[in-house]
Amino acid sequence: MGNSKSGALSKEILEDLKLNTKYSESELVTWYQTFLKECPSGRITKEQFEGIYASFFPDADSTDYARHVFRSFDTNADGTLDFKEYIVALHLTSSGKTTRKLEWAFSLYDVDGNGTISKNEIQDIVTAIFNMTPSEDQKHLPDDESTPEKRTNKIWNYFGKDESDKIKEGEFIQGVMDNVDILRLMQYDEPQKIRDKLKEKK
Ligand SMILES: [Ca+2]
Ligand SMILES: [Ca+2]
Repeated sequence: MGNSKSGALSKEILEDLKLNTKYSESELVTWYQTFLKECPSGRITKEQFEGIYASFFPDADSTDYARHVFRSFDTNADGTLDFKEYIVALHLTSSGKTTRKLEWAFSLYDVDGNGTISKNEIQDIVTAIFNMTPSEDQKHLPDDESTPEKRTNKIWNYFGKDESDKIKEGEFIQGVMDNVDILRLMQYDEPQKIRDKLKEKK
């Protein structure tokens, strides 16, 4: 990040982002300037990120979910999102190709990052999603999806797994692509809203 303090976007990062996202050089440069205005340090902290979610879900508890999403975007695990991680995240949640998006979903669910998903990890994320769902909406859920435990069991059964089994990445992606119901149960649609919120600032 040698150049971040000087206000210029380094050539390597710019070239890398142009290659790996659909964004043009001028879009990236403009976003970088806005990003630096919002985050003069050139980094988004976990607290700031949680704050963005909290402002969007004033009536629910989004902290756990925001923390998981933050972890999945913080690819170098240094506890902050730099501009590159931020742009890749935006790209992934908005216009990324399906497989890339599902790889990201896998990393969201692989809480301990060991390359497989356990039933407990599914329940962690499903619970975090539940905490963000207004109780009024929860009342209308089908009976076999109405608690985090039930929803986790349903997902687990779709994958045909025993209690202590693990799901590997290829299996996860295939399962979600083959069964739209799994996708519906596992994802929360809000990255779209958060993205719009983040974009408002530009
Ligand atoms: Ca980072
Ligand atoms: Ca894991």
